[in-house]
Amino acid sequence: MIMTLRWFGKNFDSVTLKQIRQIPGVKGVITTLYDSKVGDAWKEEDVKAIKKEVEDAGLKIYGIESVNIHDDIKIGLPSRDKYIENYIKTLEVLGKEGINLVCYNFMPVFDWTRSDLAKVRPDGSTVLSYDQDIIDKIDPQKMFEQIDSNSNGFVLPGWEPERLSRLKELFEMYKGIDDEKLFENLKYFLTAIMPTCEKYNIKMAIHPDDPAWPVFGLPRIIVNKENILRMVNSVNSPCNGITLCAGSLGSNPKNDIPDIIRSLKGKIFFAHVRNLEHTAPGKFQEAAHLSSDGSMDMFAIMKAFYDIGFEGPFRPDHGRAIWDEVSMPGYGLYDRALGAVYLQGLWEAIEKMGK
Ligand code: CS2
Ligand code: MN
Repeated sequence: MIMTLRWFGKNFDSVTLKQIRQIPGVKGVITTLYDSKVGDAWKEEDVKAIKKEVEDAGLKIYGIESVNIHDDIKIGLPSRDKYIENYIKTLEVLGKEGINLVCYNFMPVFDWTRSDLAKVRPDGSTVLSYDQDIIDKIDPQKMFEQIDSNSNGFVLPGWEPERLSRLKELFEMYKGIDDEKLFENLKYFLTAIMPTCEKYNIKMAIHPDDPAWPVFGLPRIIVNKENILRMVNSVNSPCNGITLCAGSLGSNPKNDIPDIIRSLKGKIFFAHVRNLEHTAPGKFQEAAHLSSDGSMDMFAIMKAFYDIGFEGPFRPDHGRAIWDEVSMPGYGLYDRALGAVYLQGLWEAIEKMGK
């Protein structure tokens, strides 16, 4: 199995490549150019530089999370073609550098949403949590202030300030965009980029929406098995697939994660594995990766990946803040390292029992 860790680059991450290199079994990182602006084409020299930095540390870049998608593409504005052209240029740069995996999402306006970034768990650790009652009372325009208030001063991935300064305008622009239109716009985007992806064998792995239901009246489509199957079948290409994020899909207890994994054999290019606890309908708290700490059966999840012959990279996903570590919420070193080792332990047992 290929175990990786997400790394936000030396200017944004409290975790160093040297530390990542010392987590048993971790072979590489998933990263991005965090100072690139959404919609811009990436420069070859920037990709070469980050690649060198990672390789000099004894690691490898296994994929990009994310090359973000400009809202004009999601809304389907005429200007989308210009942004798609830039996206293709970025893919070409990545392809030439031998980077063959891109994780992206198609969530309007906001990326992941939480009501608290430092919810205290019974063991005194803190985690990201979601409470629909709190979200229902928040003015979406103020969402950034709410979520940023306990971000430890870090820029949060997917909550880049330049995009959030246009919130009012963005909400206006999404008026009239329902699930069907969003699907159509996703299909248009994928159809346009697939020839380039096929040329360079770049796997496009869409990340599920988090939480897996509509938030603030904005449509969300990558939320369940039915929609994901529709998405992968709507553009027929070996490069069109998904990131199976157990935690994002698992936010909805109705999603049977092992069953979803089995139904997507050959279409999962990247795996995010984490646990969470469902505390009440529409409410959850993230947890340690261990099955016993949350509501999900991590053995059953890893077994499903094993049974479909999954060969892409895994990464632990959000971790708890433990042992007084100060980091970007969800992305400290300690709990993710524990998660990475635990998941490899499950895998080793499954693999040996299978022989
Ligand atoms: C989230 C997302 O799953 C996650 O870790 O933090 O920000 C995710 O990286 C994006 O939705 C992928 O595009
Ligand atoms: Mn994820």
